[in-house]
Amino acid sequence: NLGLLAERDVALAESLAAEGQQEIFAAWDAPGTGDAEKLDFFKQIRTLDGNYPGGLGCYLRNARGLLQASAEGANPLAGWTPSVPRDTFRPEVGSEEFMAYEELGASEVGACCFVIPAGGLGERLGFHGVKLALPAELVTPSKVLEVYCAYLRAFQDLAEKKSSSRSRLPLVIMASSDTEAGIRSLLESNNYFGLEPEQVTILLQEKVAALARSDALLSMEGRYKVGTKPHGHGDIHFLLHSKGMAKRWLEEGRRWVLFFQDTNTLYLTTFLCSLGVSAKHGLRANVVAMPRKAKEAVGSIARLTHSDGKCIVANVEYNQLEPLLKATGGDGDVNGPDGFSPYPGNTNELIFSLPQYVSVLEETGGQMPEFINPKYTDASRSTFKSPTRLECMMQDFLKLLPAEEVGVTCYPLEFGYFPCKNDIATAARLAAEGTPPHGAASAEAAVYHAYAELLRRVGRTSHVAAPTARHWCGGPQLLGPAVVLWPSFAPSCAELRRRLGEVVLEEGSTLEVRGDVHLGRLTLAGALRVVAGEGATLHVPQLEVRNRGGEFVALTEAEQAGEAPEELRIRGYRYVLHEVEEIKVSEPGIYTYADGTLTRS
Ligand code: UPG
Repeated sequence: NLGLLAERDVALAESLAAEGQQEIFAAWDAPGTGDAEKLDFFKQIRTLDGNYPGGLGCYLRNARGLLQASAEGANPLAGWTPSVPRDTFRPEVGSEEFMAYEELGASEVGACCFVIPAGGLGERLGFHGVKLALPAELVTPSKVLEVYCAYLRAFQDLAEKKSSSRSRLPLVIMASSDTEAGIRSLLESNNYFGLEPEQVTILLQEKVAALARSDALLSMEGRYKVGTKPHGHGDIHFLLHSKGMAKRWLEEGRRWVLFFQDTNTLYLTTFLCSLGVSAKHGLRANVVAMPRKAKEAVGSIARLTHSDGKCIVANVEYNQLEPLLKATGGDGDVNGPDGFSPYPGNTNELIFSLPQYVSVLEETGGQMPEFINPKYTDASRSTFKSPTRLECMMQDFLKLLPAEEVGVTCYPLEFGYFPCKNDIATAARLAAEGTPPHGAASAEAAVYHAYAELLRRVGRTSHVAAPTARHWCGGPQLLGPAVVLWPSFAPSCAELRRRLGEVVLEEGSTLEVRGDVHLGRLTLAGALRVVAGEGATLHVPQLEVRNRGGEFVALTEAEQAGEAPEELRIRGYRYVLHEVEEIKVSEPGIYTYADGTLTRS
């Protein structure tokens, strides 16, 4: 039924038939009918072919292998024995060791590239915008991407100071057809959040072919269109390879690449230290981890030893950890005496040394280890409830490296991974079960908590009121003083220590500090915003602020039911500012604020 097709399309049809896809063509109309659709079909096949390492044939062969193993009920981790990773680096945030690593990280950061896979929609969250547009917190209220970009600008400034040359750090955002328009408009309508448009690249992640049966028959939507599904965040490696970006960065003399996800701004509060750990210990890969509660829905980092002697350090997904531990003679996924699993949690922050990253891409063509997860109709494991596809994960790059080349850096929970993924009802249920809720309220509280913790650890004899329990319709949440330290004020602990004196924050306070601000002795019971614009330095030797400040107020039922914007409904409250003291300088210069008066020196 092929009719008068171009030679290359005939060849494509033949190669598909050789891969067991004859049935597709058998269903086609006779020549002369549906010819335009047939041409579109081959166009789509060429796209699918070009978007997979090794082409569509390779995809179908890989799928057949994994589908057969799945039908036989094979355990993908058979032969592997897990153990807790050895020699995890645990720099204590704010310590001399931490700051020494940060210092090294600051010397290296000018040679780092930043990559965010952001192709995922917030379906589980009840937010219809792109997740990078979510407010990280309500006080400022900056968007997640805005915070990431503010860190990049602060890192550029640090790099410029170190090298006395202009530094522009490349940022790659991987979008999917679901998120591309939203991310582009977010960047364009916000002037790229102060970055130069040329330093930001959006790479489009394509979907892969959906499969209808265990013999990897393509799943068709009608007679001439192959159904497609997302392939997972592991696509980022193939894209950096196939678009030549990773190689270009290497040719430009860059040395590191950081991968991180789309809703956790805390990654960048400890990043300079993690980069310093990579540089000091010559780590080919460094995966950042955190304490993990047993059964928490985050992957765990484990050392895996195969019966053939091979050893890797990699992520084991939370639903695989328990069966793996039990199958290898352990008690399952249970907490140790400290109340946490001995297996640290994966934050999915990965730092690779660029030369070695590129060499692995060249060896593998960007092909990641893949998995398949068909939902079968019954125990015979022969038919699917809905079409399936191969999937891959960004962190599985670690599986391509020998264990001795992978380091793990673990920070205390306050600096861990607090994504905004779950809707308010799910968050409430998880909180009730004693599991981290991974909702908007917990993500927001984590931001304030991390910055308050920085004040406690880095400032001199600071007193920062302890968090108190609040109850929203998303469940209980510990909430402390709402502290936001912009990266231009606190790009590193060392800078923060240089700029910070003795701070006392009373319960319910709100503090936002931005720019080159030097705070001496501060007592705050209320709300304070201190901002030094670009080129300005502001000294505040002594200040006591007492005002009505701001408060978090639960939404009314009507607001929760639909009257309030989505970004509030996903958390169940709003922030109401009653009174704030604002000290702000915009023009370049050196200023001092004392006794209520601002002077320029
Ligand atoms: N993403 C893509 N393309 C996709 C799917 C996701 O770019 O096809 C992005 C997404 O936008 C986000 C990141 O990838 O930035 C992670 O996706 P998400 O759905 O948020 O992650 P999870 O599936 O919850 O799991 C990841 C890791 C898991 C880890 C967990 C927390 O896969 O190992 O435990 O994050 O660290």
